[in-house]
Amino acid sequence: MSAGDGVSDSTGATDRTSTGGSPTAGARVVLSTINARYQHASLGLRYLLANAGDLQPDIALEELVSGRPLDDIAARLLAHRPRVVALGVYIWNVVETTRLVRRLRELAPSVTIILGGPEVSHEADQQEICRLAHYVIQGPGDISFAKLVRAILHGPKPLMHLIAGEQPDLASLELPYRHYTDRDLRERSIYVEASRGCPFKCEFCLSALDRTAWAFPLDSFLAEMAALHDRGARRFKFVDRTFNLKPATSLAIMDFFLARIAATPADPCFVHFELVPDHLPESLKALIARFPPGTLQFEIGIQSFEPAVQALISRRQDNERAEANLRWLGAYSHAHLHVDLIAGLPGETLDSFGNGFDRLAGIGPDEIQVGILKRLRGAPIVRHEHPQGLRFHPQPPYEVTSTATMNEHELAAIKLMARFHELIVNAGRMPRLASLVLGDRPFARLMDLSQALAGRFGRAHAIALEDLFDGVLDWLRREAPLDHGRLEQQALDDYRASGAKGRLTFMKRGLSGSSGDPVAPAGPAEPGASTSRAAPPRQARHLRGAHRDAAAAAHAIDTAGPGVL
Ligand code: B12
Ligand code: SF4
Repeated sequence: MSAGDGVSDSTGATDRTSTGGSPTAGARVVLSTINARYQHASLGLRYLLANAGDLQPDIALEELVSGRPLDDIAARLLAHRPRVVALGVYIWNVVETTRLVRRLRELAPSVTIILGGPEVSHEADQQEICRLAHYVIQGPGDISFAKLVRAILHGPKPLMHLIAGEQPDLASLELPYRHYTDRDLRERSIYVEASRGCPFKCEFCLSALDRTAWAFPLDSFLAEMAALHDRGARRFKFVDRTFNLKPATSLAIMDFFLARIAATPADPCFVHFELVPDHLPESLKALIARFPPGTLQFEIGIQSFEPAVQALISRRQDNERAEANLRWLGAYSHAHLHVDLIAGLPGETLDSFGNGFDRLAGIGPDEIQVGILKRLRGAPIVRHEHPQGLRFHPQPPYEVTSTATMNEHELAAIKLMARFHELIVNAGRMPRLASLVLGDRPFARLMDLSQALAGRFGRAHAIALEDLFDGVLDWLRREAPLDHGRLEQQALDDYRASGAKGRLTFMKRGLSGSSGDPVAPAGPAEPGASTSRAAPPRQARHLRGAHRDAAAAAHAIDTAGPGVL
């Protein structure tokens, strides 16, 4: 199977996983989930498989990708002629998985269906999918999954429909990393985890329910990382909620990757961590500063800079320290900085959100991701539903549509702004135009531009790159303090550097103010620009001091497809 057909090849060197050709007929248990995209491999399923003991030969791992026809998925799973189908349910797949379970029940009523995963771990009584399934394991499945399957296959038959997942002792868990196939290592982000849980209590987040964070034993974890790296893994994504919680552990892990990068500088790895922003001891900074460009990424949640909002949602955050740390990372490290804000939190107004956005934009991370508050099942944020007038969409991902302090028009406008900000600023395809767009009032200007573009295109998706350039340029002709000729030259430089080969509207007639001569071709990259082969294309575009080199440009265009965003 190719990546594009929606089914991952899980060619397991060590176990009975799908080979990507015809499924392993006769596996008694099919363990499956629908991933958000092919690029995301499921770590959860691999834990279940790794800890299934003597059941392993009976289990086939089938990873699927969202958007595939339901009947194909059902046929693929049932081709194993399984007695049990076990499915991982998350916010991104619950709608499709509900349909899948319904279809499996119709097609194969004798097959036992087990569910697990965060989406069914709470409010099971309110979900059709839970009613359709025979068993639902709530919480960790590492140990409870195999116990339940043994009971189903060999008896006595479990009586309870809802089963509380046993909290595992992390030191005694089998680590799952050998269940990443060589193809996974080549083509997908490899999720890894050095700790589970979070000691903080931010109410919008499911991890607020954890009592604390637990660490995996470091030596065996690093041995697994070494084995993955030796097998060729280069993109490591840590799912730890707060990687910098215990500096000694963070140091050891970073040291490990730094040594690997130093050992093979021509074939470096790219490592992604989630950080809490207000905790960056000097020892950690010293190590972070040593990572070369294109090898390190931090995802950092700011969520809100508004102290009243932070207090309402129980988020402890020292804003000044967080800002100072972000500035330090921007100035003294090469780490790619992806920083999150959430719109629609209780107590947040359009003004306070806009001020926070501007403050963050002023700090200048590589990307600001604006998410809309979601009502995650089980997250404590529900306590604000009535007092703070939070209204959520009933369908996943359960986004907030209005609050007592932000009406539906304001939230819809922010959502649109977030989408165009993604295309224009985060995507990194038009850095010169993007900085002209942001100006000295980034939030207000992006809000205005996004309304103009939505009016022009009638949509915020499937926009050709050339049309987007033209739309942004038209807006800048009115709003930027540059003469049109210089503006068009900036657009041309961006467009050429993006690697695109088409023509913008003004190119067909020559630059404004020119005599109509053909436009001067801009060089594709600045002198000395370089990129890392490990960094994903978008991160490569953001490499500081380099708009990218020609090779990265070509790669990014390949990945982006035929120029439709
Ligand atoms: C990787 C990841 C993603 C990836 C997708 C990965 C994929 N496979 O496709 C990406 C980046 C796309 C993503 C996006 C989002 N994510 Co996300 N993501 C994660 C993350 C960081 C890691 C998941 C993981 O591997 N965990 C480690 C494994 C071991 O844990 P686990 O997956 O929970 O599995 C255990 C149990 O759930 C259970 N289990 C799992 N599967 C099964 C199956 C069976 C049969 C059984 C019995 C048990 C079982 O056993 C496992 C072992 O104990 C988690 C946070 C976290 N650290 O867990 C959030 C998390 C899963 N995401 C979350 C959210 C909210 C989102 C977004 C909505 C965020 C947003 N943008 O606002 C989007 C949605 C995207 C969409 N398209 O709609 C929430 C989940 C809410 C939910 N109900 O599903 C989480 C928990 C974060 C949080 N703390 O709130 N995410
Ligand atoms: S938002 Fe981050 S720090 Fe807060 S509870 Fe969730 S994982 Fe922990």
